[in-house]
Amino acid sequence: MVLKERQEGVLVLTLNRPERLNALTGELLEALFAALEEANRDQGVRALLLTGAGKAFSAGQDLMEFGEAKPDYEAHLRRYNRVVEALSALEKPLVVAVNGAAAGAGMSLALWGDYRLAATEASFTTAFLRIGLVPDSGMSFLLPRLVGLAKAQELLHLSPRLSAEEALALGLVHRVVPGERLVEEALRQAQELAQGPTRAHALTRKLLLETYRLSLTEALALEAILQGEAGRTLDHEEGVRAFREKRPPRFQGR
Ligand code: LHQ
Repeated sequence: MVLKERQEGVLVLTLNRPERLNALTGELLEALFAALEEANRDQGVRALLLTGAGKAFSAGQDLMEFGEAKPDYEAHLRRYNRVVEALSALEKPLVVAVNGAAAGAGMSLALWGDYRLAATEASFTTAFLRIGLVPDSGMSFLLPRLVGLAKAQELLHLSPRLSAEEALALGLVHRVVPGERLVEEALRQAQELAQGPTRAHALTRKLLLETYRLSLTEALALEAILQGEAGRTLDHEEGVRAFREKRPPRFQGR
């Protein structure tokens, strides 16, 4: 369901139900959660890359999963929420390579990347309202923060299907590359991040997510605490030493 492959310090996770556009099932979500937890614990993993197998990134919730049954979505969302909490708490930078369609919760997963690339043929649609649902898997939290309230209203209520270029113009992705070069480029970026000051990346992720719900005074206090922590890392020492010696730093993730 989720392929795991180590490429030096990068863990590549591939959503792998290509016959169903990598639509999300309880089983796939469990596998993704386990992979994220394991990656977070593994000191050797210093960056992650998330992509999809086949022609889609992910079509969101598998709408065939429950057959004719009427599931309790509130309960089912616990599985999603665990994954989203794990993505937001990830202590390593996450690159997402959107290889094709990203819809509903599939689009939400893509947005949790710190650096997001899309293939030229990728597309994005929030999809929730089209089937009479509300945004979930963190979409209502992240989307207005990424694109502003007005665009979020449009993308949710009208649910247009955006091309990769449109997604780029909105800031939903950072870069668009031809499909045949997508994984190679994403991996290059992830490998660069994997050689970075991992702790500072983790703390920066935390700051960028936390400060939205804080006052300026609280945000300044949190910056000071996390700067204190970053300032005690060996990577900070190395960064300053390398600067003084006019050479590239050799960060170790500690
Ligand atoms: C699918 C799916 C799909 C199953 C295409 N499931 N088969 C969380 C938890 C609780 C409640 C529920 O919701 C959620 C969060 C959510 O994610 S809600 C949103 C669920 N996702 C959608 O509504 C997206 C539906 N799909 C689409 O809009 C399009 O298929 C996309 C944009 C993903 C791709 O379009 P195309 O590339 O044109 O492919 P297609 O539409 O022709 O689909 C190909 C096949 O995949 C087709 O089956 P078939 O047997 O006719 O070949 C689709 O039925 C199937 N498929 N999405 N989510």
